[in-house]
Parts: sequence; C-alpha cells; structure tokens
Amino acid sequence: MQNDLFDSPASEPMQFSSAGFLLKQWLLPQATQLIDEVRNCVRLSPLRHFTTPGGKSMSVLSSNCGHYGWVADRQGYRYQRTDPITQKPWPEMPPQLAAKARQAATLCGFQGFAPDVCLINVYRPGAAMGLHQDKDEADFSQPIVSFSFGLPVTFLWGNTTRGGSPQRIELQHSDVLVWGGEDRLRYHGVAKLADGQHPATGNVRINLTFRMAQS
Ligand SMILES: O=C(O)CCC(=O)C(=O)O
Ligand SMILES: [Mn+2]
Repeated sequence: MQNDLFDSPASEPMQFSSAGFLLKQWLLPQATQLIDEVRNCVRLSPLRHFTTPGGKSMSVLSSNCGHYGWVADRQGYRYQRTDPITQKPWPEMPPQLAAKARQAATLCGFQGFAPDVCLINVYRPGAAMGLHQDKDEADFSQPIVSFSFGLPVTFLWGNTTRGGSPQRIELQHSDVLVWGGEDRLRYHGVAKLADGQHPATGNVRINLTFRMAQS
C-alpha cells in the first residue's frame, strides 16, 4: 500500500488476503463525528457483556444499531429486531456510519453492501475476542466491514477451518477492514487490548462491525 506522508488516509486498500482488505486511517477525517454517533446510540441501547451459550460472560462490551442487532445468550447467537435490555427496537443506524461502511465495501470491490446491522464492541484493557467465524447472517455473499477507533490492537486473521497460527494485523485508530468472497468465513479475533490512552476514546478501543444479516 502506498500511504503517503503525514499519516493521511489511505486512498488504496491494502490487500492482506485473497478477499481481505485494510484501509489505513481511512476514517480519520470523520472519526470524531462517527464516534459521537456511536455515543448517541449507546445512550439508547446501553453497552452490556453478552453471555455465551456456554455461560461465559464476554470480555467485550456490546450493543447494536440498525434494523437488527446481534445478541448472545444461553439460547445461542442470533439477530433480533429488539434490544433484550430495553425491549425496544435498536437505535437507527446513523446514516453517516452506514454510508462510510458502504463506501469502504465498494472501494474494496463489493458492490451493493447495505448493512442492516452495526454491532458495537467496546474493548477495555484486558478485553479480547477469541477466534470465531461471523456466520449468523443469511447470505455469505455479502462482506463484513469493520471500523476501529481509539486504542490500537492486534487483529488475528486465521483460516477457514480452526487451527494454524493466525496472521497478525496491527489495527489503529480510524482503520477499516473489509473481508468477503472466499474469505468471508475466515476465523478471526482480537488479541488482548493493552492498557493505554487515546485522544479520541480515552482508555478503550471501539469496533463497529457492519453486516447484512438478512439478504
Ligand atoms: O473487534 C474486532 O475487530 C472484531 C470484532 C468481531 O470480529 C465481531 O464482533 O464479530
Ligand atoms: Mn467477527
């Protein structure tokens, strides 16, 4: 990737896998505004630790905005229209967030991406996400678009089956990952977040994962 001087946003995606792309600092010009939009959403549907079907509390704090939200509980993993805490629909996906997700997908060669879910993940130091596949969506022909804000973290990029040592990708504030096609069901995760402070988010990392749950 040719990223120019002075840390300006990437104009070209960096391809790290057959159908996996990294847009370095691509959201930098809009980051403050986009983070404010996320803050508004979590005022309406608060951050919470989901419990896995196995009964473990996830270390990441989560919420959603959009037509659907991803939830986990003792019954399993699924998408639903209402927030189990508020019993109300999830907050509307802020149009500016949806537009940037769609634009990122297009830039990486995925046309027609219209996310109906934005899973909001907030990592505090010590939080991590184990290797998993995103496979609760109806249509795997649509990509995943993932925004990172705040503290840096190591993203783990595995294989389409469990096992092997994952590729490590350093993610920074305002980076975007897009993966789809033959890489859509890759195992991926996030290493434990190191302590730190970031001017945009304080001592957390915010991840937004845009998906099309229904085709
Ligand atoms: O935090 C990240 O970068 C990844 C999040 C993720 O993979 C997920 O929520 O499914
Ligand atoms: Mn995932």
